[in-house]
Amino acid sequence: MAWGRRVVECIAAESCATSAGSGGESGAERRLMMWLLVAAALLACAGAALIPEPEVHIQVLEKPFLCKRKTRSGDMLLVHSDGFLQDNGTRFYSTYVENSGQPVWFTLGIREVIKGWDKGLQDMCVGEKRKITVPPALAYGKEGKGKIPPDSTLIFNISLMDIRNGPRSHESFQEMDLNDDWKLSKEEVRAYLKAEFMKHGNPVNESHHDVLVSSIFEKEDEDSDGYISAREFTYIHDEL
Ligand SMILES: *[C@@H]1O[C@H](CO)[C@@H](O)[C@H](O)[C@H]1NC(C)=O
Ligand SMILES: *[C@@H]1O[C@H](CO)[C@@H](O)[C@H](O)[C@H]1NC(C)=O
Ligand SMILES: *[C@@H]1O[C@H](CO)[C@@H](O)[C@H](O)[C@H]1NC(C)=O
Ligand SMILES: [Ca+2]
Ligand SMILES: [Ca+2]
Repeated sequence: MAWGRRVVECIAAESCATSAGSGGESGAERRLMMWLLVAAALLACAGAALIPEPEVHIQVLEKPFLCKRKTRSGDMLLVHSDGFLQDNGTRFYSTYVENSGQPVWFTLGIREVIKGWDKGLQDMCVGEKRKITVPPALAYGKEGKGKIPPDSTLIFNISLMDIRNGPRSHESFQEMDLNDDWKLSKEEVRAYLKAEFMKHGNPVNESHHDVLVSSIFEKEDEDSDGYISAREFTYIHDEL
């Protein structure tokens, strides 16, 4: 929609320029002109909405028999990966070659890697292999990068070797969950904030903490039951 809005702004600026320049036009004519421009802008908006969101195509090549835990945003993933240009099949990247053969760690869902990886490596098990096809909009876009020409669709095959809790997963949750009931009360969050503030030498201001705690619960306590569950805590709200 941002694109549509920009069109509306351009058109509005243009109509200002034309109405300023042409004193001879009648008010009715100008109004008709205005309506046509508004209609054009609305059509442009509708057109933008019809363009489908770019998607990653995921093909699961191998799935392990046992899967204790699946990947989700905030996790750290250890992967081996080969990347190919869809156009001519050239391999432009391989952990087997470039990282002295070592798999690489990255955090899922925080744009540490291309969007296509953040989207295409969710719900994956250790030992799983996937082939993902990533459109340019979710990779290196119109500019390209290094060996990747502009507007390239990329194909990766990826093996997930390991998963670790990221900074925003179990460890800090457990640290905050003083009574181990797998949910965070307001008191627990307040206690954690106080401890964090004191650790950094900030004086503790009770009313300030109350404000902070309410705003945290407003955002994180999705089902409004007064507790932040493990699921609510781990889920990252920003769209990828
Ligand atoms: C990707 O596919 C090629 C060819 O099938 C294979 O040799 C390679 O090991 C695969 N890489 C990963 C990371 O699974
Ligand atoms: C494939 O395309 C890339 C980028 O356009 C180019 O650099 C490379 O030489 C091509 N490889 C082959 C085998 O055509
Ligand atoms: C404590 O925090 C409240 C709310 O943020 C603020 O209005 C107030 O000025 C703060 N008091 C002190 C002493 O810092
Ligand atoms: Ca608790
Ligand atoms: Ca809740």
